[in-house]
Amino acid sequence: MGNLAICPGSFDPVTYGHLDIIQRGAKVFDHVIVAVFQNSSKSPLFSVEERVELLKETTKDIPNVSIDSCAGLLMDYARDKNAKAILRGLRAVSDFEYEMQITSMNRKLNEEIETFFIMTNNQYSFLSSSIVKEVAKYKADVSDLVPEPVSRALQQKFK
Ligand code: COD
Repeated sequence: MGNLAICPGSFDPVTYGHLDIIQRGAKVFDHVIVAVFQNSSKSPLFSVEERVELLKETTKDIPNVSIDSCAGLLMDYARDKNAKAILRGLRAVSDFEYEMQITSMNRKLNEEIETFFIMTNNQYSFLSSSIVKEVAKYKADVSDLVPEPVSRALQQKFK
């Protein structure tokens, strides 16, 4: 499969910020697996199946991207897939400490797999799934923050 990167996250739901990181990662690595994981500190709005489905729909035009989910440890998953890299996005300074913690722990678990960070596109630096859910709950228009299928799925959830 060549150089494979795993792009892990909660993706609850996928936003244009995530898609930007996925698209740019797909230009550098031969293949990118976007993997939906449980983040034990978050309680999700969408089920894992729904998040996978929305990711599939919104990345279907990128040939070297596939979508998967995993209930275990990221580094075990990455080892099983023989991945060379973990791909993460960085928005503001506020992301830095959290990403440092995850990356240091992951490196302890497996020294062979490097984590790569992609700086967000300025236009998405303040975009997060949480903000999108917060405003969608009050029926605000989120069509410039998330792809169309996600916007529709949010409307359904908050109907
Ligand atoms: N612009 C750029 N990047 C963005 C944007 C944006 N607007 N929004 C989000 N991102 C990036 C994030 O920085 C992140 O890199 C990625 O997109 C996914 O974001 P989220 O919020 O969906 O994902 P997280 O942070 O909840 O993911 C955490 C994991 C699920 C990866 C983590 O909890 C995990 O690895 N869980 C599995 C269990 C495990 O292995 N734990 C040990 C880790 S210490």
